[in-house]
Amino acid sequence: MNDGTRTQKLEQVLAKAADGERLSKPEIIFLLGLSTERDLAALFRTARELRARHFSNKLFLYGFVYFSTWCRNDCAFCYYRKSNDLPHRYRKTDEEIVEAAVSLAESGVHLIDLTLGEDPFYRHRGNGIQSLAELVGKVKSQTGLPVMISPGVLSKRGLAQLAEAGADWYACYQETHNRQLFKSLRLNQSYDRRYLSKKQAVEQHLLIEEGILAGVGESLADIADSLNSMQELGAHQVRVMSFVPQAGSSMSAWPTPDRLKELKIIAVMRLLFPNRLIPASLDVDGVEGAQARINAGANVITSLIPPQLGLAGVAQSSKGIEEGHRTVRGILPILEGMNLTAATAEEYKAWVEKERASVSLMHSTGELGGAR
Ligand code: SAM
Ligand code: MD0
Ligand code: SF4
Repeated sequence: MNDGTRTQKLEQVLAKAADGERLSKPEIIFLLGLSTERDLAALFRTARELRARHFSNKLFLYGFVYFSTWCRNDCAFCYYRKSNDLPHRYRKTDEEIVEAAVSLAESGVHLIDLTLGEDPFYRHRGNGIQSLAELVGKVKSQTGLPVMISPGVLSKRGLAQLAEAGADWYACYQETHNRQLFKSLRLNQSYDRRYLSKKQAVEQHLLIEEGILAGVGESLADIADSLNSMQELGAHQVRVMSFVPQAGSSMSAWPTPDRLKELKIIAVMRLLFPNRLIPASLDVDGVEGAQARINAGANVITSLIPPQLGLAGVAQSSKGIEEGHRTVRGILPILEGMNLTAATAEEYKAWVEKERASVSLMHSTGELGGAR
């Protein structure tokens, strides 16, 4: 395609997205394949305009508490896979977790993301899930903030217990919607079981976050398929993270992708899901990476971690944590420099409540299920 034809096509596709029309798979692939500075600037500008239309100049801030690094799984990309001897394994007590959550809440975050590996302790047939549910209840009542739980795959009953205990969100990332690729990333795990967990979470009236990894061998068509699955699932928050190679894992020598790929996916997500939440995760490139992701259309800063409590990140297990960079205080100057600001906790709560009410309404009118 010559420059003129491409520019014309780009203008058409961006105008279509700005008008709220659904983009076709070839159009999505076309956007993901853009490479000139001018084309990319136009894509990111449209993404920012759509964000501003739905969220004004306000971003949401998520606190991250990775409270157990024990895991029964062996994901090829993950530092904490069970066969890796290198990570420091810890399981924080409820008191320590609440302390971290309260300190995050005091610092000004809008949500607490309670994350763990598929730790057998919390899956024990006796009272494993019950202890997770109690923890959710404690964090929610002590912080007064919405809570997200990222525990891996759970049973329908387990999801119901967490919802009952006050969880607002269930995060569980498929990583890819190419079954073959999934198999090589999430070794010995069921694609369908993982996907079903998210559908079952919606049935429990939880909000859900779906996500993919960039740079793990996926094609542009695979990314377009993932975006389509996110739509089908009705995900309320959609994320992409660049793969970061991990010492001691089977993908330790696999290269990390050029960040442009993640940025383009963020922008296309904003075009397809203008009123959904899209993270700029500090877990890939630290606070240094925030500005580019926000410029591409992200509207949530995730992976804010309190220093001095011995808590880890995931893709970047230690980057910027002890230095206190991955904090509200570390991120606010960056937002200000971009003429953006943090929303209030009340504004975030209102967003969550509105979305949860609409999930409940869809259930009562039977709009979920069937085609979904
Ligand atoms: N254990 C739970 C699970 O797997 O669903 C929740 C926590 S898991 C550590 C959270 C996510 O971190 C993974 O789903 C994956 O998308 C991301 N992640 C893990 N290792 C990564 C890496 N090396 N690079 C980028 N993202 C990574
Ligand atoms: C993040 N490190 O937000 C966290 C994590 C799990 N729900 C989220 C990957 O980047
Ligand atoms: Fe375990 Fe989650 Fe890491 Fe997979 S991504 S090894 S499930 S902590």
